Parts: sequence; C-alpha cells; structure tokens
Amino acid sequence: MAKTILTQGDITTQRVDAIVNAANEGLLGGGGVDGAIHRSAGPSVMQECQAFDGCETGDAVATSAGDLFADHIFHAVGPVWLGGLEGEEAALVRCHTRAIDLALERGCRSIAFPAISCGVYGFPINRAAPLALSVARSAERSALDEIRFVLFSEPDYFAFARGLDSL
Ligand code: AR6
Repeated sequence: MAKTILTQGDITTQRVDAIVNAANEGLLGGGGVDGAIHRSAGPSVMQECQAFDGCETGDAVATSAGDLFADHIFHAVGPVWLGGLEGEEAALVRCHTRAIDLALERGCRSIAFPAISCGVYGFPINRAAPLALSVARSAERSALDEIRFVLFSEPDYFAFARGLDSL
C-alpha cells in the first residue's frame, strides 16, 4: 500500500524513481520548478522535450531524468488559474492522474510531485492541495510504495498538511 508523504524542500534532490515537473504546454522550459529541474537534469532532458509536439494542459509526458537521481521525469502541464470556472480543478486532477499512470506503466515504486500550478500559474494552494492529495489517496492501493509531495516553502507545506488532515 502506497504512503502519501509530505516534505519541505527542493524536488531536484529527491531520491525517488520519478520526479514530476510543473511544465507548460510548450515543454521548452521556464522558471520556477521547471527551470530548477532542467538546470539540474542537464541538456539531454530538454532535447527529449523538444521531440514532443508540446503537451496539452491536464496531460503529462515522460522523459529520462538526465543527471537527476531519478530514472524518469514526468512533465505535467497544470492549468493556469482563471478564477475556478474554466475547468481548472478537473485539469489539475487530470495532470496528477496522468503522472501516476506514467509511473505505473514504467514500474516506478516512488514518485515526487511539486505543488503543480501553485506558483506562476496562480492556483490557490488551499484549493490545489486537497485535489492533488485525493489523486494520491486513490493511488494508494497501486504498486507504488510512496507518493511524495515536495513543498518548497513552509506555508505551502502547511497547506498540504491541512489538506491531508481533511481528506
Ligand atoms: N522544488 C520544489 N518546488 C519548487 C521548486 C523546487 N526546486 N521551485 C519552485 N517550487 P511554478 P506553475 C514550487 O511557478 O505554477 C514555469 O515557468 C513553487 O514554490 O514552478 O505550475 C513553467 O515553465 C510553487 O509552489 O509552476 C510554466 O510556464 C510550485 O513549485 C509555469 O511556470 C509550482 O510553481 C508553471 O507554473
């Protein structure tokens, strides 16, 4: 049975089989966690990303993980927050579900997620956390051993901790 774990820190240093990136539809890098992951993983991952014709919001694609400890990076595209009436919640759930599916297809036992959409894309973290955690909860009976959420700041960590309590 998989455990859902919360930790505060930098996702690029996590020792897991798969790291999830908060990417954009172009898959060509950016700031935030996307920039950090590409800087740490090295240019081969960007080359793999360029071979895709982008990725739709709510979906995810897999590459190798370059210089990271992980074996895979799943580049998940979360929604831009537009006020909540444009299907943002469903898209956030879909991109998390897609990353879990990619992990299971590849035989991963552990996966680490950042707070997708909760930075530049403006998704309120108190609304995002229970959605992300509910996807993890539904995957707890899968072959995964650990689903880890890596929160960069202390307030983000506590938002996820409250979300976990309320599940
Ligand atoms: N480890 C873990 N979390 C991090 C790290 C890190 N090293 N760095 C930042 N975060 P964001 P989004 C947190 O903006 O909202 C990019 O330019 C950060 O504090 O990275 O999905 C892409 O290319 C926040 O809580 O992603 C897209 O264009 C969370 O990661 C766009 O931003 C997500 O913030 C995607 O926006």
